[in-house]
Amino acid sequence: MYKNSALVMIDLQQDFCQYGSLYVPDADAIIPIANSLMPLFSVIVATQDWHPKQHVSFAVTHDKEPGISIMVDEITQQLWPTHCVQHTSGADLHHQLQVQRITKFIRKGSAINIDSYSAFFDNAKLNSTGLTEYLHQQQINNLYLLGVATEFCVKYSCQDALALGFTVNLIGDACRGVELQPGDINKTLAGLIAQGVSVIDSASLFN
Ligand code: VGL
Ligand code: ZN
Repeated sequence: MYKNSALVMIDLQQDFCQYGSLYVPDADAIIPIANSLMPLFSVIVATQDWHPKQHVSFAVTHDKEPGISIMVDEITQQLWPTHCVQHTSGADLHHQLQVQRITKFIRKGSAINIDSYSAFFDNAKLNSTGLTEYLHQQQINNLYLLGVATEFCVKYSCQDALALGFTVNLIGDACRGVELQPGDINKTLAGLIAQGVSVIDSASLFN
């Protein structure tokens, strides 16, 4: 068991996987890796994007097409296809994920007017999800993150975790991105490494 360490699985939900409404290429390949890593940790967090219908991040809410970005309350909001609507099957954690091992579920993006990429705070950093308090209670200093999407929820979660003082290990082979522009994933990873994230391979956790 990794001591004072938590596995944090970002948004391993049906809508980001095959046949989902916001498919992140090859996201399903993360699931067997996540299942193999969970037994190494006693503290295991799973986040869920959990949007109301007509969420600010949905293109249809603004009568626009997905892929563009708009300004909302002085924050850039990327517009997406409708995804991870509360209580729909698309918002379910992946059906092959061994959810009985998860010790804490964090739902984010539930407020209609603000998005929440990070597992810790909304995009305006006004409201917290409760994850920080949970990790402190569990005496966690080291985080091992995986999930989707590398350039959005994974990136924001890593940055907030660093700012909060956690040691951040990103399990590179267990992340997938949307690559809105070619090269976005690699740029994101390089940026995170420069900020202090260690990008590691899942295999190294078994040593
Ligand atoms: C995400 C786009 C919209 C993510 C969530 O999980 O990275 N991306 N909502
Ligand atoms: Zn979302």
